[in-house]
Amino acid sequence: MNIRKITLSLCILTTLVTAGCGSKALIKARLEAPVNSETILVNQAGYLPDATKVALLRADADIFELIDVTTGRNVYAAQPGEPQYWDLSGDTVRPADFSAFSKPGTYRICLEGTDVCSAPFRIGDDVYSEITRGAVRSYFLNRSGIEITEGFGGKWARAAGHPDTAVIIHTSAASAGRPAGTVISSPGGWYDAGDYNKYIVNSSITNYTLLLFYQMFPEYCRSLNLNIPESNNDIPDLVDELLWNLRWYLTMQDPADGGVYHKLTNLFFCGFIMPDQATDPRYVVMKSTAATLDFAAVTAMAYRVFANDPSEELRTLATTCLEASDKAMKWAEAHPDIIYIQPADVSTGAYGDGNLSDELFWAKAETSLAHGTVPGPGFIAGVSAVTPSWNQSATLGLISLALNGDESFAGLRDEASRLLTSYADELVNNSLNCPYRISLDSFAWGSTSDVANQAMIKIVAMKLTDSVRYLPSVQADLNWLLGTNPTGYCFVTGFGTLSPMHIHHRPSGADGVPEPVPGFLVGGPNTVVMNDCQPPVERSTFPAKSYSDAECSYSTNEIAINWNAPLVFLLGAMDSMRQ
Ligand code: 9MR
Ligand code: 9MR
Repeated sequence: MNIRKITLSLCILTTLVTAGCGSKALIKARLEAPVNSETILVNQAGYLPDATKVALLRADADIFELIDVTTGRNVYAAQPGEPQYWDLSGDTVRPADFSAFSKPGTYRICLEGTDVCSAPFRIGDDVYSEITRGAVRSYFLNRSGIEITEGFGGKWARAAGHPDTAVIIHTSAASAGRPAGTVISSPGGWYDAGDYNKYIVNSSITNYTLLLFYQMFPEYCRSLNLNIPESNNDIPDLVDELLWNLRWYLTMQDPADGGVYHKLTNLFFCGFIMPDQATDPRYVVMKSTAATLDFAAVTAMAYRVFANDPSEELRTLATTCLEASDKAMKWAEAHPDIIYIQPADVSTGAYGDGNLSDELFWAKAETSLAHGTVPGPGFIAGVSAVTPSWNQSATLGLISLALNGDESFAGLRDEASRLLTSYADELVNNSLNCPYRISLDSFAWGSTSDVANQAMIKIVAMKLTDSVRYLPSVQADLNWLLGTNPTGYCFVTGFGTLSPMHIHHRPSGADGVPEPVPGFLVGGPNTVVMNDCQPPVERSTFPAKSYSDAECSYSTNEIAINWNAPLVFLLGAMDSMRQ
């Protein structure tokens, strides 16, 4: 051991005993130290007292210290783990594990004996409360067809846009009862993302995830106060918010035949203008099998979730949903392979998917559960659990089967449960090979949502196995999203010390308010599209680090309803643990 190490060890000893190693000068320097999120990465929202608490160091330090921000004094010191290089991020990090320290307060991590210090962060049992609420409220702030008044929106108040009470049947969507040019009403819903269009496929996984959140955490959801116009009715605010989208969603079904339009959209993306300025004509475009199967699945799930609700309004809605689901299923059976093809005059999001086997499985699983009719043998054969996404929906069916309590489904329940838990185990194993301890090994458009969806699978596995062994991995996923990632950003707008300021979101770009609309998860790093900004902005060539907080970077800095949903689920699950 060299002299320096001996001094350091003595220092740790003193730190532990007197909680105060270091000179007055160092304490002063640390009290004033700028945030160094290049060298030390932390979860910027903070850590629950009993959680596994890990920060990451991108420095060669023998000791890291936890300092109390109000006194500048050390409260804890330890050695970081071994450095590990990650070829997906191109950097080397060492874990700084301070799980043993659990006293609530506000702290920073500093490299021993220096004023190289992390962003301040809290340890407390309420660290995820405001951010959960913010993540849910972002849906309210992205509502179509309603004014956001100052009482509910604060500085993000805005006029109503897109009433969608006069939507044109596009040529591709024409039917005998509704020839091209017919005008229908399809109001409400959430804007999909940074654009103002409303897409059934993407709304489907979003609705499902939020319904699942309510189904798994009912008490917690009832305790959420969102300050939305419906807050004073007798329905939980989370459900009220969901109903804003679900009621629109139901209008996307052609009542004549049960087929569901793929999307409600402008012909092309408008510029960065406010909703009320964006008055180009709106169309419903082409019925598709993917949209119709997804719709059948979600409405069947909504039926199960609301069928026995204390609210009569919700029970009535449940019946409407089941009828809509049955009609959709009939249409899909008669039209099993109508793949969405973008019409020549339409250039907005396609959400096109050439493989419908997962949508079919999901729809069959949900409709069987809703009707209590057990599918024949071999139903699950060939189905595997994967990370859910708008075009990968089989796992959603597995989750519903695994969590259901109907004894006649016991066989399917066990099978689905096995698939999900072994997938969750595989994810946890993957994370052990990743220096950042996430389970992701490739970075797609919306990579943050893949991290959040994997966390959701692990949380479902916790419920299925009644075991907390997945929790450190869930925590690592959350840490990644909230700052412990190669970019140093907390990927949720309005939260954390360093968060996106220039999101690809039309209202945020056009409202004249410097801060973006809060509570949104940005898509995050990937190298799928590198030329979204012209002239180009700086982007790492490493996929896990390739992110730019630039408005033009729609491939890394857009927001989307399907990305926020697993974030809400993950944050809410963590926040519910304090109760
Ligand atoms: O704003 C659009 C965003 O919502 C989409 O995700 C993205 C990819 O389809 O496209 C964005 O629109 C851009 C268009 O594709 C190309 N011209 C510039 C548009 C706005 O930046
Ligand atoms: O999230 C979608 C991503 O998986 C696709 O690769 C990408 C290009 O097709 O489109 C993304 O979805 C966008 C949609 O098409 C339009 N609204 C914004 C969505 C998020 O960028």
